Amino acid sequence: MEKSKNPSVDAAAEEKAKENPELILSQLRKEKGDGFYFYEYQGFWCPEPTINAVISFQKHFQAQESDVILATYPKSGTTWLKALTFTIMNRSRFELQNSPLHTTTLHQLVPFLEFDLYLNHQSPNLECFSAPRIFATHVPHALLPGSILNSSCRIVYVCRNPLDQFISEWLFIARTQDKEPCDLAEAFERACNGIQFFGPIWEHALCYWKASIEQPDKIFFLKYEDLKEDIASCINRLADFLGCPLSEEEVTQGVVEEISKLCSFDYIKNLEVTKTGRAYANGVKNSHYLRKGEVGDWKNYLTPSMSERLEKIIEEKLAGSGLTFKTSLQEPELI
Ligand code: PAP
Repeated sequence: MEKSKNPSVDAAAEEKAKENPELILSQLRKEKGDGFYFYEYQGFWCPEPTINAVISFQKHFQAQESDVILATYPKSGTTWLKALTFTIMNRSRFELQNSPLHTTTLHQLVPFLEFDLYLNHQSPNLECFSAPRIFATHVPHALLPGSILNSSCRIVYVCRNPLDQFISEWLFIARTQDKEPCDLAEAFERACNGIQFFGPIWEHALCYWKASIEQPDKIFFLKYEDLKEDIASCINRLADFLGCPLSEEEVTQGVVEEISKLCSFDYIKNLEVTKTGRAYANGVKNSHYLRKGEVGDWKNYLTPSMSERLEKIIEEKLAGSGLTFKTSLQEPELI
């Protein structure tokens, strides 16, 4: 799907709407999702509850030079990246065995800008966050506030092969509503048209991909499949990018392996805080964020014709960009 232009919302209307976010909703194209609406805002499909928060975040957030922004496509490894980044950046503050990660929800340690901080406040007080601050967002690169784009704060981006991402999102939405998943064919049709949380996925990933090539010191681009395939290399590269590289001594002492273990799916899934806690402000159970954590689970849900169709769309959309995805770690499947 091409980035669609909504003729009824011109630049002046958008500016005006930023003063009064309610106004914009009535003017945006909307599509029914599973239990809520998606609104097409500046070329991306924002879920209904967050659209005002996205606008407030765009308008009011003031980045600090030392900020780290974890920008991710939904269901692509955000929770994993929160754990890794928090642990890497705070390892001189807390011994790994005493890390707050053992007892505190990751969504509190690294809150979402548009789900937690700006959801109910146009301009939340962020003074309680000491530098260097770590925040997460699903907001597309083109919609990030100018203060993030124009300051020297760093962005880490993670995305995932669209087949696994689709299944993860489809099942997550059902879990959060405590119901059976909606009709797979319907949800799949929406995904093929880019109508997902902050979709289209190809636009979201491509914008960050291009920006990461243009500004490699500002944006570090990762894929979920890279993390699964070689977590040690990812931890080392992430630490380098964040400006806190692992020393030779740390490497010899096995710190990379310890970080990897502390942030692993099995470890986080079995923490008491994951089993009983809820995400910071949106109230979703922490356990909903850890389902299976595999590459290739889509094969258990999608028919061959479905997977071929989505793969073809992705291939066409990403053609010539250099961005590809592995849909399996066993076979050299690339889209
Ligand atoms: P979000 O975008 O809503 O914040 P996010 O954490 O990006 O969610 O995605 C959840 C997915 O990451 C789940 O994938 P699945 O549905 O295919 O299982 C979840 O299992 C996976 N995940 C979360 N934490 C980890 C981890 N530590 N290691 C590996 N995968 C993880």
